[in-house]
Amino acid sequence: MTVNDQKKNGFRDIVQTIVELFFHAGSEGWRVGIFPHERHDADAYGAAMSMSAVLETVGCETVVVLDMTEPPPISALPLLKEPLIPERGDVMPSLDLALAVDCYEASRMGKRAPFYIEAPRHAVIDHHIYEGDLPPFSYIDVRASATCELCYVLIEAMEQRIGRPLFTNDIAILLLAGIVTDTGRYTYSNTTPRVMRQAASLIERFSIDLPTLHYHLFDKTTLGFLQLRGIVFQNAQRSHNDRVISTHISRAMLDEYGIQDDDLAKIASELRSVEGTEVVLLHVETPDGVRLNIRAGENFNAAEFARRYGGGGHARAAGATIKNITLEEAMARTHRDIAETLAFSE
Ligand SMILES: [Mn+2]
Repeated sequence: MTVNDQKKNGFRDIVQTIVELFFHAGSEGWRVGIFPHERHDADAYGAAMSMSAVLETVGCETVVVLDMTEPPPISALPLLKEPLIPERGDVMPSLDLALAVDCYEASRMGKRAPFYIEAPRHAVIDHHIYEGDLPPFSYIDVRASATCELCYVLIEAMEQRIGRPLFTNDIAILLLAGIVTDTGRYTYSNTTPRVMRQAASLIERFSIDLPTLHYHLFDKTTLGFLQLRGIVFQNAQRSHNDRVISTHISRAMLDEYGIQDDDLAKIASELRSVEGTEVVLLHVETPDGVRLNIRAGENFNAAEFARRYGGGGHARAAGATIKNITLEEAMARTHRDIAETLAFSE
């Protein structure tokens, strides 16, 4: 079945296929490794933890394989399974199935990629724009707001098939965290009636403290972060007839304000609100190179632009890491490349 066939039947067949796979895995007691993308966000984490819980309920053993311990705000979310972190020396067991969540390929998994690749079977739950071949058990709906939205669909289908509840209070918090993050608190264009119905049903079934969840996910901050944000806004430059805003964060700036570089992408989103702006380029100096966060309006494809540098993402929000380059060189390069892309799109 091609992905186009899947779209035609509203993904019903692939959902059933994956549900069957999961029950089969459970009945055989398979060990399933769950791999969210690098530098996991609330959607990737929520999807990984909730699928781990559900798969264990149906008989699987699971390992949630991460590349780092939880950064805030994710540390405020339920930890249903102590993660396995190969980079700190945890020993990776052999797997029967590797499940990618909120990403579809090993290249988004950093140093964990070999563990994903060497598993004998693969499945994918994702909502990112993809290209190339996919494993046969791939549930990828690019119109879904969040991978957690797709996990909801799967868990609901599994509940129907098994005839008993599988959602729990913790799973509800995890899925809501992913959904509310990836819809930008229900403001992005990916916010659909379906995802709002899912959220409504979770709030109806379970007791969720939404103000506290949202405070931890979005509003909690530090004075240092606000001060850094002020400087980044100060440094923002408009170009290309004010269609582009470019800005940067150096290591020195992060050190000065004592900021981890986990939560910087939202600064790029904020700059997107500047009237008339089509593209925001935020350049962050990291130990691996310069990370580029791209935010775009309706007329610019951020994911396509990110692919120039080996990255990817969504049409409105994407990213890439440009290796072996200084901050200044990276900014000069994206400045040139964006001119070319904008000229081409006119
Ligand atoms: Mn996501």
